[in-house]
Amino acid sequence: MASKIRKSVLVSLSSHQDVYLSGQQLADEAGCSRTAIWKHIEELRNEGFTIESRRKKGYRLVGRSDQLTENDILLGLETKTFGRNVVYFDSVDSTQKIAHQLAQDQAPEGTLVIAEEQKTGRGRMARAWYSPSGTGIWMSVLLRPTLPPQKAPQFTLITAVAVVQAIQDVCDIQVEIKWPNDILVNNRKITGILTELQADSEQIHSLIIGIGMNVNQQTDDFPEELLDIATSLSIAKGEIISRAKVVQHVMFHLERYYKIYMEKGFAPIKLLWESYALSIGKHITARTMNGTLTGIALGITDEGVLLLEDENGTIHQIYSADIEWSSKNL
Ligand code: BT5
Repeated sequence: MASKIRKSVLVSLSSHQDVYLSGQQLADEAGCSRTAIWKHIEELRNEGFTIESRRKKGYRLVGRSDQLTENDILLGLETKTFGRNVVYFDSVDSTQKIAHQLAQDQAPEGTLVIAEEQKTGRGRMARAWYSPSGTGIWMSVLLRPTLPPQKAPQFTLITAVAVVQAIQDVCDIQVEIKWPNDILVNNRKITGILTELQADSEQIHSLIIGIGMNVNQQTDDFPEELLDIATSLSIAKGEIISRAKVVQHVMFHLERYYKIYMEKGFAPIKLLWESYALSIGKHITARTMNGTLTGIALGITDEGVLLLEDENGTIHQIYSADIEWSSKNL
């Protein structure tokens, strides 16, 4: 109830940013007492919202800090369900772990788990994902598509397209996708995606899509081992970026593409994905669990599987790998 009132106060204030709203007006809209409004205004200030108060005039929202609390995300969010149920942590082991638990606890589709910091953020194959406090977006989205588990890898590609478009909306910078799960700027990783699932042999029960985005780190903020391979939106754009805005745009595009995919299949997404993909037509080395292959990346199949043609002309289907450009491209 308390958070419902706080949301109502925030919505009223943000839709009248140029004028003062009296405590009584806010109380009427939220359906509570004026004393309660005062308490909620204090809470919102603690969350990082700058709210001016003037005697006899009332309250006015003048700004917000770059935080990722539920209210920061909800204010300005243009989705139906994605990101509407926000589970926020200051610090957490991994948002993936929490989202898996929430999936079992029947949390609704579109639930967003987000944290300021992850202590043990993870990448694919149990690799570590560096997730320091205050500068990045570390989040997991819960989906429940009624599909067979073989379709799960396509969601990494759907998410990549949504992330690219969100970055273009907010930062207007050139980004590229490296199959399957990296978003790069100037050949450095700005975002990694991790798709995990709970399923039986016939059907997906839950998909947990983890998205790690470097947003406001500066070069010195990265540890030594990432200096040459990672970058951030802020480094690329040359200014501080609103993380909440990036989250809102990712949620918006992810919801949109999820709907398109469920209605029309992978074909429309594949076209978009290919238009952003860096690897297609390049000579690459693919390190898979079963060994290393080199050849030309021909494209992806309708299932999102990478096609690689080796020097004997044999075409291999690659389901999971790490990709490197070979020196033959230079
Ligand atoms: C990924 O794995 O790229 C998937 C990363 C997913 C992270 C999100 S954050 C929210 C959610 N909760 C989690 O616990 N995870 C997800 P992979 O392709 O395996 O890449 C991992 C490799 O990227 C590491 O071995 C490092 O080389 C590099 N790396 C680690 N942290 C990085 C960072 N912050 N920025 C760029 N590269 C990084």
